[in-house]
Amino acid sequence: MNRLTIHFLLLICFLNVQAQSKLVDPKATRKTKALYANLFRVAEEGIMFGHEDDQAYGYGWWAEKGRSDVMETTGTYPAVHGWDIGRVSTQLFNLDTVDFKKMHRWIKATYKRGGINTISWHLDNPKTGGDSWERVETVKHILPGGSHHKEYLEKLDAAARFLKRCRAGLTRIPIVFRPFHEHNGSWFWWGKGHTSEEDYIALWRFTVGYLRDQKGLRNLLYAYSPDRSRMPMDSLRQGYLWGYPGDEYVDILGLDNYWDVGRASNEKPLEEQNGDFIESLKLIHELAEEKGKVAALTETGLAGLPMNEWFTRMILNPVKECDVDLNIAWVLVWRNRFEGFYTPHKDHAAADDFIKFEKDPMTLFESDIQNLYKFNKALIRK
Ligand code: BMA
Repeated sequence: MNRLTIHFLLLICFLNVQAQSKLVDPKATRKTKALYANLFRVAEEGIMFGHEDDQAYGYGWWAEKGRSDVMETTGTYPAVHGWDIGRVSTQLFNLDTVDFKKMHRWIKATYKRGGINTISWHLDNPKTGGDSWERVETVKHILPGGSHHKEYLEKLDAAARFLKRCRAGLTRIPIVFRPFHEHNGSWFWWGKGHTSEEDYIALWRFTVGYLRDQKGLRNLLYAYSPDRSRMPMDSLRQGYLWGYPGDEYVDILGLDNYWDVGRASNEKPLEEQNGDFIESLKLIHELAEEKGKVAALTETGLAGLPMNEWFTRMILNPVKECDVDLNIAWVLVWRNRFEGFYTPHKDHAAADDFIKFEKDPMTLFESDIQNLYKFNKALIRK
């Protein structure tokens, strides 16, 4: 290779890194930018493990200091912590009765330990006053000029206040914000069937613009996350991109996929589910590569873990056996309600398998990551 070629290759590498680090918010804080750059690196090394409401409650306990079912089973916290701010404008606790003050404390504690926080928003219907599942035409009425725009702004202002208060001292904690998820399904008022694609896109763009430009929030990465159950296998990509607001409005290409991992409503044999699961991950991996974004499995899980080897059999092994080296930054399982937990407590029959999952070099828990908020210093310890 001559010198000119080497220089040319170096330039390409440099331009690639530049392209990759382009955020929805070009003025994002340095720590937010560093986190984003590190997500690309982490995704190449392994998959971080995430859990919804991990520190808030678990199997048989509620808001006890330091507790976490994941920690008590594996000896480490998850690397990624999911939260939800549904009802932030109307109550002191969210739709699942998690105290917002405590949520701030847990978000801060997570950040200080080096973990990542991601926030979804099961937003009540601004038009009817009903909950997220109130399936009536709403989106067009809450856009600028719509009859209930003011009501939406009140909710958005409250969300902005919460996001602004995610601080550790003077540092604004970087947050992966994941609003209006699973919009290709029809179970939420912002979903397909209750809104046009155009209005959904307008709502997303308006929301991002408002938080970034009007509220000046500089600590957010934006995650888009359709649901796999409404993406036909023969047109996955098209299904995924229904309502996609555009590359300038999305940092993370998420996917919610309970469908292919043993959910009772999907009656395919397990092997076929594994195949479809991998195809869905390949899709976000490929799209992320094409668009210079980060891919993540933003929600998954099997409620109650009736399959003891669920973590290795449905998640880890299929990913390891895949012919493509999938770059997926994290996989997050849902919350541990007593009746429907997604991670095993330490005496549960699925605990051994979960420990095996944690010990595998591919999975990254809190003890495996370091310095995600610093440039060029991120460490993966496994
Ligand atoms: C859903 C269910 C609901 C919950 C909501 C927000 O998937 O777990 O019970 O209220 O998420 O956490």
